[in-house]
This record gives sequence, structure tokens and C-alpha cells, in this order.
Amino acid sequence: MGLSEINFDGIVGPSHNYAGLSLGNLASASHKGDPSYPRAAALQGLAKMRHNMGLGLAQGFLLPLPRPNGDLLARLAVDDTAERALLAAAWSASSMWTANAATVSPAPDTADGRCHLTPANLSTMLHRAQEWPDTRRQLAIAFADKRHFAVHDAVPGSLGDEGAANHMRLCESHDAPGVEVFVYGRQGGEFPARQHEQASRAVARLHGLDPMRTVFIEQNPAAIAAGAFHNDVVAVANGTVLFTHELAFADQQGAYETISKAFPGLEVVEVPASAVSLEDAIRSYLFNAQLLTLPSGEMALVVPEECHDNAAVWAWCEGMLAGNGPIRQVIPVDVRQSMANGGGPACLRLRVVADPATVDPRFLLSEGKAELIERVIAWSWPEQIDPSDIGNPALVRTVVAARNALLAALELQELG
Ligand code: SUG
Repeated sequence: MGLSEINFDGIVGPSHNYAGLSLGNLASASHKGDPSYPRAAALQGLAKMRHNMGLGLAQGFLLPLPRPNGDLLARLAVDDTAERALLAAAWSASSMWTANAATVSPAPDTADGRCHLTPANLSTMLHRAQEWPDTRRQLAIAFADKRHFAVHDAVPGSLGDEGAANHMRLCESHDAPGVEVFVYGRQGGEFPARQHEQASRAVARLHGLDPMRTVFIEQNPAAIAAGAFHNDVVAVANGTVLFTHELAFADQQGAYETISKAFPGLEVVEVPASAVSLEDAIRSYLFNAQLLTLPSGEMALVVPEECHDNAAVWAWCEGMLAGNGPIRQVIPVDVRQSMANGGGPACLRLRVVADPATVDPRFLLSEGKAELIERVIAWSWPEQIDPSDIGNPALVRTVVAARNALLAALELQELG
């Protein structure tokens, strides 16, 4: 088999909860303290994976990381007097958003012809900064074949890196050399800019990218201020298409020119602010969509159902479909449990271009395996978590046992 795009979705972990931990992520802040439904959340994620597999696309998954994180609790000496947010950080199921797990450069883009993966240090937020050593361990198992993959360490934490959420790739086809676009933010606004330019540049060097096919673009500070804490909340690319809000980049026209110089075949599908305001884009997560090339060659946009609920956004989608653009289908999916923490369909997946035969098969989904995972989730994931339950010893036992049951079912106990 040849190289194809495989989407690795994060399975939503059994400790999924709403702790309001992410400054600048408006959904996380506004759902702080709500009860969460981990079982429903994980089943929504599985349904999305099955849906995309049903479109004829390769699908993989990554496992939830161990929570609560005893090491983090110990290093912070968390006790009854400590801030609840510190306890909640150690319980966070945030590794579900695998668009932040790593930056991935496919083999055709790199100097040594291997696919390179650098886990994101996620250093801006405490609950996310704990992820990368465990993520790295998992990536090193899934992509263990060193003839085809190189898995790096994260770049040092003083340079924030949030992974594929701030990285886009343009190409004539997934297996052809592409142009990689890194989007960084500049500090100084009300909310943190989580992606540091020098982190992006370090990742590009680590991956051995060709400077002629690598571009660095500044995110629009106004987008960050409006709640676009990652670029993938206002732009997404696939194949030759860049689907973007008009206000995604600090210098929008300059960004198009820079990208087209490196990739002359660029097709921009721009949504003007007059049709969809930044506020509506962020509330609906129109751009946090999976822009997929179907086996027929047509492109489909898998959007959250919230897009359907938003009149301006849906009107724009209908108008776009009636026109003659490159995106031929818009498909809403229900990922509401993840959305309430600021994670749409695109946050939940990490794209890896690879030959599926070179990936550890335990991380690849099939219909049978999807049923198995759903069965484990249905009997072992907690139905509901109230914020006051966090830290409760009985809940600790439940979430640890649930994850262990999944690892056993998938024969991945080495992640235990
Ligand atoms: O890092 N939310 C995540 C959402 C990540 C979305 N990913 C992408 N855009 N690719 C974040 O802000 C909320 C957790 C809480 O508040 O409990 C959270 O971490």
C-alpha cells in the first residue's frame, strides 16, 4: 500500500470533566462547573471515527493518558488546602484533543524521507503541559518502525508549542511533497498566544523541512482575542485548499501571497467577516472541521452540529455548496461533550500521512474494534462527573479501572 492520510482520533478518557482550565478558550470558561458525561463523550468520539471510516477513510486512534496523574499531584504537593484547579489539572482528559498531541511532517516533505513527529510541549497550560512525555511514549509505540518514522522529544517548554493545531499542509496529493505552514501568535493580548514562533521554527528544523517549502505566518491578534486560542479554530487546509476566515492571519493578503509563492496551486476558500463574524466562527467552530478528501476525489467538510444551529454559519455553508467551489459536502457530527470544552471535530484528530502497513496495527480502527471499544466504554466509563466528584477515591478507582480495561481489550497494557 502507498502513503495515505490516517486520522488518529483521541479516545475521550473516563475522567472527562469541565474544570474551566483554559484561559482564552471561551467554551472551557463558560462550561466551568457543569456536570460532564464521559461515557457519552467517548461514544460521540467513536461515532465520529466510525462515520469517517464509513466514508472509506483510514482511521486510527490514540489512547487516553493515565489520570489522575499521581506524579503531577505529588510534584505540586496537592492536598485539601491546594487550589481545586491544581487537582483538576491532574484529572484532565485533555489528551483527547490529539490535534495538540504533536506536529507531523509526512515523509515526502522531510530530508531523510521519514515521517517526523514532535510531541507538543503544551507548556502554556498546566493541565496540558503534563501530556507530552506520555504522548511521546505512545507515539513511539504506534510509530515504532524507524525506517519510516522519527519521533522526537518536545521542544523546550519556554517556547510554547501546541502541535498540529497551528500547522497546515498544502499538497497536490497527500503522498506528494507538500508546503508546510506554521502559524504562531505574538504575546501581548488579553489571552495567551500559545504557539511561539521559535518553537515552530525549531520543529521545522527537527523535521528536516525544505526552507523553500516551509512558511511561517503570524496569527491575527484579534482572532486570539476573540477566542481563537489555536489557528485551527479559524483555518484548516487539505490538499490544495486553504479554508479560512478573513481575519485568521495578522496580514491576510500577505499570508496568501507567501503561501502561494511556495505553493502556486493554492485555492483559498475565504469566509468574509460580513457573512460569518469571528464570534460566530468561534461559537460554531465552522473552521474546526475535518476537511477530507474522499475516495472519489471530492472534498467534504465534517463540521460540528453547532454549525447547523447557527443561522449565519449554515447560510454560508448552503451558499458555498450551491456555488462551484472545491468543497462539495458539509457533514455535521455530534461532538457536543468535547465542544463544551472547546474541542471540535478537528481538535479530536491528528493527521498522519503514512502507509497503514507501517503503523502498529493496535492503533488502527476496524468495525470490529470500534464495537469492542464501544462495549468497554459502555460498561466501564463513568456516566457523569460533577466537579465536586474530582478527587473522590471511589472515582479514582473507577477511572483507573476503566482505562485499564480498555488497554487490556486492545492489548496495549504496556501503556499502563
Ligand atoms: O487546550 N480545552 C482544550 C481544547 C483544545 C482544542 N484543540 C484544538 N483547537 N486543536 C484546550 O484549551 C479545557 C479543559 C477544561 O477546562 O477542563 C481544555 O483543555
